[in-house]
Amino acid sequence: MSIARRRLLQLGTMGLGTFFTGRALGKINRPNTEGSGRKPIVISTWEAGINANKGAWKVLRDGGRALDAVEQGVMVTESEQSCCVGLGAWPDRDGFVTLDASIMDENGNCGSVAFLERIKHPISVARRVMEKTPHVMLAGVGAQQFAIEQGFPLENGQLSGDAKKAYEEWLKKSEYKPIVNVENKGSSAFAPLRLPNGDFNHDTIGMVALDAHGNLSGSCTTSGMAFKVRGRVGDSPIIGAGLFVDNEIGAATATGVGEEVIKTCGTHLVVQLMAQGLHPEEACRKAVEKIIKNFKGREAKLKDTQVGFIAINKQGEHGAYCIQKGFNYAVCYADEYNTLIDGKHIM
Ligand code: SD4
Repeated sequence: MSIARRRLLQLGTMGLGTFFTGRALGKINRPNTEGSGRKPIVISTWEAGINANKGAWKVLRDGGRALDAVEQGVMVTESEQSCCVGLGAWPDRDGFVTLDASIMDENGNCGSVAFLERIKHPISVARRVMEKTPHVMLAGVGAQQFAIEQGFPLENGQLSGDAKKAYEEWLKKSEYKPIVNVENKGSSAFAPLRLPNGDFNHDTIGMVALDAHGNLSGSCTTSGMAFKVRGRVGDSPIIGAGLFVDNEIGAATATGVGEEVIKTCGTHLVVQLMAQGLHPEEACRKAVEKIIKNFKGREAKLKDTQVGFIAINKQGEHGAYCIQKGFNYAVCYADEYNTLIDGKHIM
């Protein structure tokens, strides 16, 4: 079947699903969710999601488990030069790259690492925490010690060339100021849109997937906010904040200013909203609205804040919403279909 025809058919089914969702909400709102209702399907945050989805799709295409897909998918990003993921990313204010990651499977198991240094694949360490320990979360030197015991090599701890440049630039003023959509900024001195080799300057990655067996899993991995206070941990390794999966309902992950996501238990909220029957896009929108409400009394800060959620439900319907324009997510449900969709935004 041609892609065009397939898309036409999907739009047909999508329209109906959306119609009913819209009626339930008392309004007709047609989410832009191409590929909705597909299985298997994987979605992930920002442009980096395109490459990450390719890694995940190799697993999903062959009937593999969503858990393996979301681990292998984000490992692609952890291996790339990036502003915001993996050891090549930007450091904290003391010049050290510290990594946060979490993973969650279809049985409600989860694992995470926070403030992890000099380990290339924090997502795989998070998975080992989930599978090899009675715990959910390991942090700092303990997480690093565990990783080494598990056979992960200890890397040299040097900043990548891009990170060094960005850090030296930052040191001139030493101001901590999260930059909205830093992942996509075309002109910021801190965040070139493309690296010298022409690749996109990738970013924090969150991924959720539904496999051919109908099981959901998710992953999230990041270096956190650049130039953060040493020791700062964001939402990404916190289950219910940066990532949440409920195999009966859906899965969600977050990107942006983690402090705001933590305050609202953002992804748990998104999944609970889906449990009430909301389409993933509507659920993400309501969670973003909740975050915006939390700015009461500090409204001026809102314009400098980005948070985006992506979500998928048990039926493979997906959606996203963010505070500010500029967030996008990658959707993959076929060898020939892996594309970026702009996240709808409130402001
Ligand atoms: C954090 N949420 O550490 C992460 C950063 C992020 O796109 O997602 N940036 O707060």
